[in-house]
Parts: sequence; C-alpha cells; structure tokens
Amino acid sequence: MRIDIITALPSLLQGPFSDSILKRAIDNGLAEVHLHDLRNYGSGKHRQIDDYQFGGGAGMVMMIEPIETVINELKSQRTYDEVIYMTPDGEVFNQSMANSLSLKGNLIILCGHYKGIDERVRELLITKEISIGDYVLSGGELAAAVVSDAIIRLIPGVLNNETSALSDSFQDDLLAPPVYTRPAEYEDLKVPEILLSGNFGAIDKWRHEQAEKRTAKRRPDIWNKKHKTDE
Ligand code: 6GU
Repeated sequence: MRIDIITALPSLLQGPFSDSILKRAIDNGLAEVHLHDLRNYGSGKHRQIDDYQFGGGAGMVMMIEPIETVINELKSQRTYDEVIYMTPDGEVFNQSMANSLSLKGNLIILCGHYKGIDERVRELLITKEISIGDYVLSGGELAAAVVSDAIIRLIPGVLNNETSALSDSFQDDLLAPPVYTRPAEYEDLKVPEILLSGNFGAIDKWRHEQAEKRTAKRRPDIWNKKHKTDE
C-alpha cells in the first residue's frame, strides 16, 4: 500500500508516521507514505496556493492549479485507486471504510485548509470525500493521519497475532471488553476471578458477554443496528 498525502503543512504530518506501529509498518516495507508540500507547486515568486473567494467573504480558498499539478504528476507515475479529499462535509469515516481502503494499492489524500478548496477540484479530481466526525478541525492533516493509521494497521503483517485487528472494537460491531494486568488486587479492586481461572473457554465467553453489555449500554445505536440485522 502506498499513500501520497498532499498538504500545505507537511510538518504537521511527520510525527504520526515516525513512531510505533506506523513507523514499523513503513520500515518493514508494508506501507509507503509520501508527503507532498503543496507550496512547492504554487505559482509565482510567492508560490501562491490560495486566493480570495469569488463573491466575497472571509477566508482564503485553495486554488485549482497547484493541486491539479501535483495530482497529475503523481498519476503519471502510477495508477491510483482513490483520490480522497479530507473535508468536514465528506462521508463520515468508520471501520467498514477503513477495511475497504486497506485493500487498495495506491491512495492520494488531499488535505484541505482555509475555507476549503475550489469546488472544481472536487468535481474534476476527487473520487472520495471523507470526514472524521461532526466537528471542525483547522485543516485536513490530523484527519488524514487518523484515516491513514486506521488503514495501515489493517494491512496483513502490520500487527502481530496478539494485537490482531480482528479483536478490535467495531470490527464485529462490538466494543472491546475490559482488560486488566498486574497487580491482581489494587486497593479494594480485584481483577474478575474468571480471568485468573485458566479456563479459556469460560474466559472467551465472559469477554463476549462483557463486550455485548458494554455495547448495549454505551452505544445503543450500534447495538440496535446489529440486532436488527441479526434477526
Ligand atoms: Cl476531514 N477536515 C476538517 N477540516 N475538519 C474535520 C474533518 C476534516 N473531519 C472532521 N472535521
């Protein structure tokens, strides 16, 4: 999997890929992430990438040409499965979108800024628009990092068996059950007896029940949907 991220603020995106699971995935050649500084594609002495909006109003709009130039340059080098635009008015990201994107080969992710991008970029170049939730961020960069993380960890070989993504929250429409480690007793709080029993069949059953209880209580929306479709 290769992800090309186009951004006016590449330094905002360096951190998330320089540590832990994402760094290991990249070091092991399971994922490639390339950051492209939109400023390098800007026009004129000032490498302009944004301008005032037609019709007036506060806030700058990202121009078509620099974005088209970088996207065309990338497309001339390989074919892309999706050209994604990160925007609060996109489709709300979830685990099922992460699952299907993790099966793709090459992705472009464009991060918006200011008031957004010229609408014609969306018409001409973008194949998918993603939001990470109903709140507004200063730009698409943090959202692009979230989406990339959710996708890359699903690539086979990125996680080991123990941390397998199959047991993640949401993967089976259930939240994860509670987990404990040493000490077995902390102040008055004991780890549930069953987890110390060594009876792995009973432990699995307990965990599944806890996951169901937790989902029904905390996320009735997911719980009710699951039970409608199971019937
Ligand atoms: Cl993708 N971008 C911005 N700027 N804000 C957001 C978002 C994206 N998703 C949720 N809020």
